[in-house]
Amino acid sequence: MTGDPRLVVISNRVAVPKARGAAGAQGGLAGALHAALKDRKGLWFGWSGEESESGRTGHIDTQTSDGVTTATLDLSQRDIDEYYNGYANSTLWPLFHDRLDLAEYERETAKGYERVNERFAELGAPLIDAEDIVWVHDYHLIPLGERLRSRGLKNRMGFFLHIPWPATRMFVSLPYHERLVRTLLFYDVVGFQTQEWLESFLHYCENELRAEVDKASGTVTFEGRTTIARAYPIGIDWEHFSKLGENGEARQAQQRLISSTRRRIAMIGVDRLDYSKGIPERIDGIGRFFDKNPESIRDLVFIQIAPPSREDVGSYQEIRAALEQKCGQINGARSEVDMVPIRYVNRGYSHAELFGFFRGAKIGLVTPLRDGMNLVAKEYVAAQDPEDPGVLILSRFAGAAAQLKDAVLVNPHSPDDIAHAIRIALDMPLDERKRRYEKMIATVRDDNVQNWTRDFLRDLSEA
Ligand code: ADQ
Repeated sequence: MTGDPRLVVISNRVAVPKARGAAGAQGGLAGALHAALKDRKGLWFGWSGEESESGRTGHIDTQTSDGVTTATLDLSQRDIDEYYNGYANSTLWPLFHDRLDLAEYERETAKGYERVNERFAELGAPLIDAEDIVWVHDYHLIPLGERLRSRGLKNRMGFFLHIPWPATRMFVSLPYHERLVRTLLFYDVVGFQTQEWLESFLHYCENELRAEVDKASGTVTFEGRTTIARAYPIGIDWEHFSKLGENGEARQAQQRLISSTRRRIAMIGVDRLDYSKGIPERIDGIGRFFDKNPESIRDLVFIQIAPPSREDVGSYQEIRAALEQKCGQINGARSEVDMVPIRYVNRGYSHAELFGFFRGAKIGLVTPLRDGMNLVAKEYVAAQDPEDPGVLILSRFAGAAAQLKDAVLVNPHSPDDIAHAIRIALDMPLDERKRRYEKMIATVRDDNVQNWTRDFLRDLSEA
């Protein structure tokens, strides 16, 4: 890709080279962006994940590896509390996932969010050359484009939102909602995961902001600036992920899973421990399945892998406690001396190991209550044996459901619906499993992360 302008990615967290093995546990973003930057000898700027006062003095840590330069700043404890744990993860995250009941509206954290975005602009602006293309990621940094522009940057700048955009009637509960959206319109391109989130955004622009919206061309014009707003569904790094199956670590993991489940059918769930992922609701669905099908208790085992995340936020401590209690209840009531129906594992695994677990599990349960996309659903499909594929049970409220229509789609709030879907999956004949798999694998393979990057950067270059 020589000749293309340099790409500068700015996101809350940066997967610095030494920590790349941990990229998966940080979420889908890390792996996706590294692939985009590799080709363009790009720069990736963001928070180191460390707490110190050095960010205040303007200290930036830089490293170059594999053609990618990472530049990171530390944040103070107050910044972490107000910007990261506060406004980003206790206000925007719950609100954008339709959890108004969990959203906290605090003036101090809102100010901290603006302050840290300003610091990102102050320290980031000198790293950006006039010809660079700038791509900002996710809800932590919505105002950053406007902050960079106020420093005189005229670069092409795009923003991608990895999480849903809420319906207008929810979004207006955010104090100063208009201010936040105005800042988004300082980017040249704003990308969403699905048509549904895009439409919610355009609805807000048209009806609350009174901006000029052209749905056909996907543009919003406001106060003399025009922004392209489109859907770019993110995918997995297909080339890399599908090859993991040849890896000894993946095979071993698959064997471990199969031999430990001893002829029982394994169902798997893999998520960050987050209330948006619908894990307790999933356990309720499995409990309902066992209530209705007590004879299946010896045929089926459910494995939930869920490493803790955002442990400093109260609602995340609560979800962990709720989940442990639910698993304990079902296991207490239904275990035998030689078997336990639910295995709950509180840690992360490498992508190769996950590949093996996915392949060994005949049912993948991906049932978020709300999710921008959900890459686990795509990884589960990518790991299946084409000659004997497993069945994906997928929430209709995940962005991925718009693409993976051949999954068994469920309402994750309904235990009956989940129980029914498990029954369908267990009874599904091989030819139907193959038919569904073939349609889904074509999407997973073709709408991969490289194409996602290409499409977004093409629109940004032309904007
Ligand atoms: P996340 O909410 O983190 O991402 P997801 O898309 O499922 O959700 O990505 C998770 C990634 O982390 C996957 O690659 C998965 O393999 C990995 N992972 C999950 N649990 C793991 C475990 N136990 N061990 C190791 N790795 C694990 C946000 C949005 C999503 C959107 C992505 C990308 O919330 O909706 O799909 O960004 O845009």
